[in-house]
Amino acid sequence: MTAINEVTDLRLESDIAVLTLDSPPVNALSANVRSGLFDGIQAADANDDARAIVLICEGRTFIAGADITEFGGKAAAGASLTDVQAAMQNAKKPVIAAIHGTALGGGLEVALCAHFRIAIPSARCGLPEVNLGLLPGAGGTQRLPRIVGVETALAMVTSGRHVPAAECLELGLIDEIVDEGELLDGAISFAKKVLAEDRPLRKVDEFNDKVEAARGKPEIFEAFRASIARKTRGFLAPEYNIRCIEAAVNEPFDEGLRTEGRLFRELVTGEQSAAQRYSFFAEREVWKVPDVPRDTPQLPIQTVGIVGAGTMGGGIAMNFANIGIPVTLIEQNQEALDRGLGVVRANYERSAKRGRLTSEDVEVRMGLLTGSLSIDDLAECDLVIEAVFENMGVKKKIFADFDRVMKPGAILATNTSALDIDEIASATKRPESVIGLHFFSPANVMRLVEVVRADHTSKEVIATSMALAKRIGKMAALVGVCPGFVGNRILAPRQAQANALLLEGAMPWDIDRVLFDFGLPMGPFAMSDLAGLDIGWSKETSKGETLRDVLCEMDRRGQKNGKGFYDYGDDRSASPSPEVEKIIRDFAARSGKETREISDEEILERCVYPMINEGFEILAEGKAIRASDIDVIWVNGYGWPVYRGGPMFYGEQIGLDRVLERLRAFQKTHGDAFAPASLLEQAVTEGKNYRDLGY
Ligand code: T1G
Repeated sequence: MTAINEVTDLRLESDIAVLTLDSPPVNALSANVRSGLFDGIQAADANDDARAIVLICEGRTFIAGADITEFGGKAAAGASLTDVQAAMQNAKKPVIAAIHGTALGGGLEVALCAHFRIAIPSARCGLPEVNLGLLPGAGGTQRLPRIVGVETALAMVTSGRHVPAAECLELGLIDEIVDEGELLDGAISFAKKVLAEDRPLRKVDEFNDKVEAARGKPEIFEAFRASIARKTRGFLAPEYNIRCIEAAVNEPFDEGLRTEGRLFRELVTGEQSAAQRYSFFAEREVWKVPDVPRDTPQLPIQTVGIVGAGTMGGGIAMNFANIGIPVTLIEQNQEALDRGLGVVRANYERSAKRGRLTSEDVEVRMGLLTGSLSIDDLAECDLVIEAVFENMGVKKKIFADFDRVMKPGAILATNTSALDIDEIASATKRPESVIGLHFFSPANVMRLVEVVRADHTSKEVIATSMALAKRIGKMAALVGVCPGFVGNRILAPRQAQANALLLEGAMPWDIDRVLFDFGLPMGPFAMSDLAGLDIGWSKETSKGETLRDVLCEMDRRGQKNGKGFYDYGDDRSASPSPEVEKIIRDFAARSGKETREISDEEILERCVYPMINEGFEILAEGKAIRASDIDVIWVNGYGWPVYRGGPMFYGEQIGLDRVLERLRAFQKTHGDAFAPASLLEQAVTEGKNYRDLGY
């Protein structure tokens, strides 16, 4: 065995050279890996005892792409990827890539330059660069369509999907599937077969049939662009990926490569990819809790109990049933219980109708759900979650019952989105077992869970809750107890400013348009209309003191009755309402407010900058571990566009000094709602970013 470098070694298995990469955690194409690959392929090709070359990786996966940490930094050292790929393609002997885990991005692009690819059944291949605001910049957009065809290539590079091995075999992306655990032996016997059959060493670059078949058919691209327009709104990368595939169809291979390289450089130096790469690492950092080490013992969670089978309780239960954990749902009466379980079954049946589940899956999941009217039936559960309406007295009663009924060591969780969890915990003699698990509605769909650490919550309970959130496929962030925790606490100043702007001359549709164009899925007023303006409103107690009172008194309840802040057509399309404009102007006048023309820029700054400012307050109070956690919460729970990283990242991207300057300007005119956080002032004064400040 020859060590090519510290991450690559080369050995002969009879007359087959085996080049092994071992660069944890995911064999990313760092400078070391590229150099090891380049030197290794050359050494194997020059070795007369070797008649073929197998490229294989140690650890959890085949090459999972370029080393993302190298982007945006200093010039890349070591052999270039192009050199590596040329060495593989031009080798005099067959090169076989042996794939396990995930061959992604540059990893698949390397494999596409081998003459053959084999894999084990659990392997997956993909070009997910689009999720980093990028495109496959090492020939992937030119070689992939030559193998899988244009339509499939378009779908793969714009979705970033990890395609299972069996489908890759059908698509021609891999040549053979070998048994699990038999990858190396399978690769060696495949190599021997190739030699025995004297198969030609063809370069994918020369496979032109499938791209030529799409030449002169621009409708393919028009139709595809239209099909993804809605879900890729605001993103640059999907369009750039499409242009590369168009180049593969319309340009000779080498020219297509140049087009790909040019478009890649535009993206990798751009703001969107910087934000999406930041998000990639933020979503990995968020699981790390400094004072709760990875080896903190975790409590076994095999059974779950949920009090409240309403919308939240039912949705939460589905998350556990989806991974095979039995759930007991508690309600006050049979009717409510039947209704709750009925809603869950309807949700599952809807998924089955859409082909996401089989009817058998539905029955298996429903079989894991048990209803009961007695909290005593939860005694043996490992975790119980209270998901009833927001009333402190009711919640404390339930936690007192938990304390009486639950076995020692059970986790006692609340799904409250607003109430003080320390006060809830004070209803028990085991506050160390109490934690907040704040799901977002619909809980079976929304990816985010705020895991809320109370004063006495134990490290075991925190470690167990974070790991459990990962098991049910959620993105979790650990936050502290404060009004609105992190997500809603940052939402509040935005809402307050949106409402204030209404009385100063901006219309609901102006504010919504600015935030929608910024990339949020919906503006605050369209959102209110969707939820219903009369939630928690009653005719009897309404005094016309707020704008919402006035709208509801005029029977404008929102989408549900076709009029709210907007007027709604039969197709539910929203249009600005002259009646609402008059209501707002009259209300502003009655409130003694001067109205004026307000620019889109002012609307955006007054809605977003107080959010960033509140983020600083949260960090200073220790209610979030790091700034990027706040961003993970807003990207996964509030629709903040990932190509803007999150409120805190956005603040740094536009300049914290600018944010501070504008807050101070607004404070002069609009008061202390804009009072800058001292931590923000410190960051600007000291010219520090979040990391420098330790967040
Ligand atoms: N570069 C650097 N570090 C990476 C990495 C990468 N490509 N992929 C993962 N890591 C780190 C990650 O930060 C974490 O570190 C650890 O590995 C485990 O990751 C030229 C331009 C492979 C499916 O987009 O999707 O190729 O937190 O927690 O859940 O065209 O990681 O432990 O310190 O995610 O098992 C394209 C990105 C790059 C794939 C494994 N490739 N990675 O998931 O583990 S761009 C990707 C993933 C490119 C070329 C272009 C996943 C995974 P730490 P993890 P996992």
